[in-house]
Amino acid sequence: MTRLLRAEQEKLRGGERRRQTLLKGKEEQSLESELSKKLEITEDAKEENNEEEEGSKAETSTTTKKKKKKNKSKKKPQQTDPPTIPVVKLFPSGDFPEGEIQQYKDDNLWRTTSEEKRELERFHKPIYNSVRQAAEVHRQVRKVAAHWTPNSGDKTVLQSDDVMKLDFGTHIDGHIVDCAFTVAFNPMYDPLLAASREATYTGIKEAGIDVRLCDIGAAIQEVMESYEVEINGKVFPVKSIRNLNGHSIGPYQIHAGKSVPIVKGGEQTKMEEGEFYAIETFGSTGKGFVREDLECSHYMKNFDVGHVPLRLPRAKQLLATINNNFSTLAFCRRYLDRIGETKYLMALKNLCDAGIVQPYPPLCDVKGSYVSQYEHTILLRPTCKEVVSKGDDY
Ligand SMILES: [Co+2]
Repeated sequence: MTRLLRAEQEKLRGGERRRQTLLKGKEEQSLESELSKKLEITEDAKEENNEEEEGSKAETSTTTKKKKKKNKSKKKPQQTDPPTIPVVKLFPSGDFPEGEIQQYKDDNLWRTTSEEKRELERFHKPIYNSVRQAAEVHRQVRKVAAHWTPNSGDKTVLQSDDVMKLDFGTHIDGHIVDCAFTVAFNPMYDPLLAASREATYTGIKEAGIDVRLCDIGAAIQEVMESYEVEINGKVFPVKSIRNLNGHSIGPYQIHAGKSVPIVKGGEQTKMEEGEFYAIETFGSTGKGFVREDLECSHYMKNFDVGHVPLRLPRAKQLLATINNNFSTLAFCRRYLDRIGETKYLMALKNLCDAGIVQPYPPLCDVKGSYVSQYEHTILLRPTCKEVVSKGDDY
């Protein structure tokens, strides 16, 4: 998900379309509830793990000929295609894999070996483990996304020359992973995809404790705008979309207050130890500037809103539903449909007008432009950066 500056949100109405975004909220919640069904870790399961490890060592070793008979019924569960096995079952130990580790650089090299900082990390282990679990869910389902084909009957049909962004979040106990990639079937767009992929990697590389957000933005823009893309015979420079940013993430708060610009000239505020960030970049063949357009589908409760007295019973009831199902995580109209809400548009508008719920309309660059996006969630751990959402796909 992206942050459009509030002031600009107010200013901008109307224009043309382009951007498609997926949602965070209910889908992940149901995934989560499935996942959080407690897994009984039996001695059997642990043993089985050791056995597997030994087995694979034996297979790769040239000196050891020892081979173990594989007992198929005792095999560690393998994910199906599409995924149906809860991630907890794939990791019977309850420890989820670390993301990609990147060391801090320059003035922060000392953190790598600091005993004090390591101790601090041990203290945060349960939170890291939760967000790693969310990241594992993300990795598992995004493979499906890449294989997805529209069903006939869908009103919008993905075309072979479309460029589609898949941006969705997963969370465990409010510890959110926000991660996105782009799909294009026509290789003509490859340089456009490469631009934002490399720009995002650059942002991740530059990120660090005490690093100024404006410096990250400048580095991102430099890489992004070193690309150009030829589309149907016409060459376009790739531009960083200047009014979209990455963002800090807090528990149950997708945008926790700090923005990571993707162009130069941003704020001098620094990143801090312990913060979580979504580093995301958008490359465009258009103006490099988005405006709100089209019918709104995304909504989210304002994080800071306290109790607001509501007179209309319907609005009150809808708010209770939102509180129970989504809390302060984003949701869409379709999620409301799915949980059985009908004729809620007026009540939803009441909640928006009362400042309790914020609408997030689609953000679009000019007509005929193409946009690519890549995004990862990183943890600024005391001793290192962890790119928790990194996979072998992107
Ligand atoms: Co985001």
